Parts: sequence; C-alpha cells; structure tokens
Amino acid sequence: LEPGPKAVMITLNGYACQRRTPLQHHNTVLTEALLVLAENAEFCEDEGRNIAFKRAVSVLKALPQAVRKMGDLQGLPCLGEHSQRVIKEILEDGKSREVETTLQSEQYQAMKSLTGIFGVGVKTADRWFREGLQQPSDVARSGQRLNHAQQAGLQYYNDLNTPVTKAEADVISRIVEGVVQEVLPGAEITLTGGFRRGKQTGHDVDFLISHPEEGREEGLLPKVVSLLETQGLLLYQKTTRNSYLETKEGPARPPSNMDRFERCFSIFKLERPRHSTSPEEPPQAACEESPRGEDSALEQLAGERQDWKAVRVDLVVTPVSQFAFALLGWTGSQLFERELRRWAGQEKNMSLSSHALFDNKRKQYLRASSEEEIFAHLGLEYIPPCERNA
Ligand code: DCP
Ligand code: MG
Repeated sequence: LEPGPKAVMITLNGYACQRRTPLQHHNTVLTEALLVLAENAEFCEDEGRNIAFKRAVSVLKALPQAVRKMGDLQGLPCLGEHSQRVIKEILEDGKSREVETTLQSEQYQAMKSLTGIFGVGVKTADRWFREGLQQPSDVARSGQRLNHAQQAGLQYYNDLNTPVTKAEADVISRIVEGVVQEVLPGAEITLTGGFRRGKQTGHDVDFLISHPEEGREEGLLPKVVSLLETQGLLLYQKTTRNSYLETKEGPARPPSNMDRFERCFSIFKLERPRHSTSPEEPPQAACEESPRGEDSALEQLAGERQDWKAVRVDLVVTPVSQFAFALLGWTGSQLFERELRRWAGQEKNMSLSSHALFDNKRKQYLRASSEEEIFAHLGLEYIPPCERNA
C-alpha cells in the first residue's frame, strides 16, 4: 500500500493547564458539535459526560491544524470513544446525526432558553420544562414564584442574551474605575474573565477590586454599590460578604468550587452611544438586533428600542495577599480552572482555590504575588491568559 501524505504526529499533554489553547483555532466545526453534546449532558445533569466532551473539545482547540482524518487523532489525550464516533461521522458526512437530533429536540431547546434566564440553573429549568414551560414568555405567564435575580433575568432577557462587546466592557471599566477611585483612592480594578483571555465578546464583565495595602479593601464594596445606585447605574445587584477563613490545617475538604470573596452580582444600565462621532466611541454593534428578537414581547417595552442596555457585571473584592490567586481563578476558562485544581490535587497533593494554594503534604500555604509564581509552585510552565482558552 502507498503510504498517504506523511502523518505529523502531534503530542499533547493530558491536562488542559499543561497546554496552550488559543482563542482562534482550526477545528471549530468539530468543537461546536461536541459542545452541543457537552451542553446537553449538562442539561441532563450528567457531569461526567459534560466534562468528558469539554476535555475532548479543549484538545481539539489546542491542535495546530485542522483534523482531516481519524489518523490525525492518534496519540491524543481525552478523546473518548463517544467523541471519536462523533468526529468520525462529521469527517465522513459533514455532520453528526446525534448532534442534529439534539439540536432539534424539544428538551434541549427549552433547557437552552430557560437556563438563558439569569438566576435560573439547570435544576429549576428542568422542573419548569417538566411542568410544560419552554421559553421565558411561558415562565412570565405561568405566575411562577420567582426570586429577585430571576425577575431581573426575565425582565432583561434579551439584553442579557446579547453578547457584551469589548467596547462595552471598556466603557464599564471606566465607570467602575471612577466610582472605585472616588470611594477609595489608590484602589485598583482589573478586568478578568473572558475579556482578559482576549475574547471580543462575553456573557458578562468580570472585575477584581483590590488595594495595595492589605485590609484597606474592607468595607469598600457596599460604598461602591451605593454610589453606583445613586448614579442610577444599577438595574439589579446582590452583594455577598466575604466568608473566607484560613485555618492551619488547610482548606476544608473537599474545597468548595465557589470562592468566598466579597462580591456583587449586578446588572448595569449601560447608556447606548447616540452618535458615533469619534472612532474611539464604542461601535454601534452594541445596537444590533438581539438574536432572540422573537421574545421581545417579554419585558423590554415591546418593540420600543431603549437607549440603554442591561449588562451583567461581577465585582469581586480581594485582599492583596490573595490577589494572584483570585486573578488566576477568575481569568478562566472554566475548564482551565478545573484542570488546574485537578492537576494540583492529583499530581501535586496540593489544594488550589481562588484564595490560596495549600501543600497538603507539608501542611503549609504557598504564598504568591503573581500568577507566574503560582504556576511555578505547581510545577507547571507559565501559560499566559490568551492561551488559557481551554
Ligand atoms: N469562575 C470559576 N468558578 C466560578 C465562577 C467563575 O472558575 N464559580 C472563573 C472561571 C471563569 C471566570 O471565573 O472563566 C469568569 O466566569 P464567567 O462565567 O464570566 O466566564 P468567562 O468570563 O470565561 O466567560 P464569558 O465570556 O461568557 O463571560
Ligand atoms: Mg465573564
């Protein structure tokens, strides 16, 4: 047999935090298909399957070229039998029947719309679906008991399901910066989350707030929130207090995934630019029609175009001693974070959180004032934010 074109075998490490994963990659047809299955597994509360598909996706994202034949996958980690079957079908037929069926299923579509409501998780969405609700307007009509977050989620459904642009994130950065400076001169804000990884759009805007002098950040957030409210900039907010406690024995096991910083989940009321007079102004892209326009009957003043947009913003306050951990923990991606914690636990017998790194063997905390130091403590090569898009 004639050998085909010479195969270049790519090797990749097994943990996403050992790999460089750029934002732009060469296998979007495959990753988008597998992400549908990952999402569907999440809707079915099948955590194992959800993670398995996400790991497969992250391996494909890290490849330096497009996959053309199954042989290209030889030796790659995290590609389970199910993922391979889907990939094979797409390489041969251009699409996967399982993915198509999933996309068309009533349950998937309903769960997608319902979990798209801010404040609604998989459990609630699933209960509503079983009660016959399929979309936000059904929920609005049904007279369900809703908490404040869910009420806001319904009310601003269209805006909150329209991607936030980098330009909008920059406008919000300037607003937050101004308010924080007014409350506590010298405090610093840092844009984290997807935007720090180089994404041009996101579902929200994430900030860390800190002060170079330990302890000065205490009591800051309620004042920031109250000033934002006075200025009419908040449509919704829920502030929770810091509940992090460090003990000599290390973090409680299993360490909670959720961090314990003082934080504010909010919805900003962001003025839309009137006329783009200077190139520095945010582009009018912010004013494009929502992809879910058919639901506009909901709350957003039926058809009436508002001169503002609702945008989800998370404000997280960290003492400067925990800043590097908070930065690493809030930059994401979610899978990258998960893999960092798995690496720490399984390979290094350490516990990593957004607050600290604890060496379980030596029973001591490992301090760090930069992300680079944390990677070094973990015995990992440093991966910059723009290559953490696992
Ligand atoms: N994060 C986490 N666990 C949480 C909350 C957040 O690990 N419970 C981390 C990982 C995320 C980052 O914080 O990447 C920000 O959370 P987002 O949900 O905002 O995720 P992204 O900013 O990455 O995505 P998007 O662009 O959609 O906002
Ligand atoms: Mg985000």
